[in-house]
Amino acid sequence: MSIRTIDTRSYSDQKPGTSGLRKKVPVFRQPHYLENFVQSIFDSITITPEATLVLGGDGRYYNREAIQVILKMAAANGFARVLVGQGGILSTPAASCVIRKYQTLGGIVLSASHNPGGADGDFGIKYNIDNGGPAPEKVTEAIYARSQSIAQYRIFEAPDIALDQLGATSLGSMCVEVIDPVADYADLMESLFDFAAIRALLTSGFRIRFDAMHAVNGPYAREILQRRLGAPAESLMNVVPLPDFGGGHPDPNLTYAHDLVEIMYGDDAPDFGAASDGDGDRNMILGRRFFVTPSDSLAVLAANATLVPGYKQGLAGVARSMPTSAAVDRVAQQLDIPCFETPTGWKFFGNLMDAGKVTLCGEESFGTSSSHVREKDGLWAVLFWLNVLAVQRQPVENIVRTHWARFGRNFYSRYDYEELPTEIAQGIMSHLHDSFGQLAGASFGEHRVLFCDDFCYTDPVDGSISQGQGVRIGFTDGSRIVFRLSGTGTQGATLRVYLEAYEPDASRHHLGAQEALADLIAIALQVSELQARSGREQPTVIT
Ligand code: G16
Repeated sequence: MSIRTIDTRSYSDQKPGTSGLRKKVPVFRQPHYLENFVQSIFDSITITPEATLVLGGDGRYYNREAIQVILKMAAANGFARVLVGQGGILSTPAASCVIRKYQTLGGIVLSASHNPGGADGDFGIKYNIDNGGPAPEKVTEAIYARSQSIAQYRIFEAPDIALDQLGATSLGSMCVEVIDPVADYADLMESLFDFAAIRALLTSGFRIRFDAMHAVNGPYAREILQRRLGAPAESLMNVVPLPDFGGGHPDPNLTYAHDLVEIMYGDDAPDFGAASDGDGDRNMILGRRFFVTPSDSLAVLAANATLVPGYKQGLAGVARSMPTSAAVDRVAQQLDIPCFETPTGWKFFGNLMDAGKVTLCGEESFGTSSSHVREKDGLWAVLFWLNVLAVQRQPVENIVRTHWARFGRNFYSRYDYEELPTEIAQGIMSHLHDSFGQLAGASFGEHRVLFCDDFCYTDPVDGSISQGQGVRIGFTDGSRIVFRLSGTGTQGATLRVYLEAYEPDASRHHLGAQEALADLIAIALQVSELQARSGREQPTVIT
């Protein structure tokens, strides 16, 4: 057994997107492709002699092979120890929890999140720093720069490590500890929420349905919801993680979590429904025949935070990504706490949380979490809702409607146009940029443009600047249209159109979002020339 240095050539397409490097499995399987990226990570960080790395993934196709490669490369690059989840499994929030709890140098998380898996599906890899959160842009840029000049990587030649047995083994001078992927995370949840109150709710006839979508959260849901909180086995669905997610698209939204949606909108629907995604960091919350938008969910959690033991002292502040609705801003205003607006990408919340400026964060893309970890956290959001419900003892719909009556309603919707040819999508964005001059002050029926720009963020902690984060058209009545290109797709380009209108008048809160936003949708299509330029009459997904 020895360390080998292998000659390699760079790949030009290793630029991390919104959340790490995501590509099709066959791309990752090209000779040296994974190894190049892993070596680029290791070359971009300082590996001290006592450094520990956390390693795990969402169990998708290629997870196990990649784990073996990364273990051998970690041994050849000077790590003292790797904590790897049993079977190569760690949900994204659990990886963040383990990095923080054991104060490790960082972690490598293998996932393409909500993207489909399988031999021709998607795979992904990202590096998280010692605070447990995704590497900030300066680190991802360094990794990319290194990947463009890489000529060699180092790997330890050894047989594969047994991943299914808990305990420690060695790989050269490095220790590999196979850890229980669920225990630390479940303990953290138990320290934040009132498990006794939730258990009382779940055993009092209140029925829930949780859909793990054949993804990583299955074992976590079994341990926490079923074993520790007493939910009956039949309240969990699709709990066995599968490398191809059972052929499904593990994205917890109204389109892809359709089995759950049918149950929650059917006769005899349970009281509460929820789903999480491929790597367990996203969540969708449903009441009986009622969908809670992620933006509203964040606002409701912020408004009710002091009902939950882990947050009973109140919130230092809140943050949301720019395209997320401003519902939480209104809560922050009433609570008299700061509210930050960041670009899309969980990595932008890290500095704010480390500096103690915010406690709760959320995104329209079904992500919510708090400073207990540095990732978004699907089961945490489910438990937060259950804790609030255990105290309020009201239907989900009532809680949201009461919230709207108090704060006003931010009608919200997102239209996704997936797999557009890249040049068409970029053409639409360029056309919007070119229209800024004409749009400023223009009127569309009752809507008058107040501003239009491309969102630029200055991090209030380290002063770093992130430009080009999405085209915003703001109207004088507070409504907004945002256009941006997704940074997580692996095929062509995905154009997202985000629509928001504020309605203080409670007599209009019963309207459907599509009805309330019809004017804005028409304006968005008109100003972007989207249909003519893309040939698409309808979006792929509406949420
Ligand atoms: C990732 C990021 C999120 C982001 C989402 C969508 O989530 O962590 O912060 O909101 O992608 O990004 P985009 O609009 O660029 O596709 P995940 O769950 O995919 O890791």
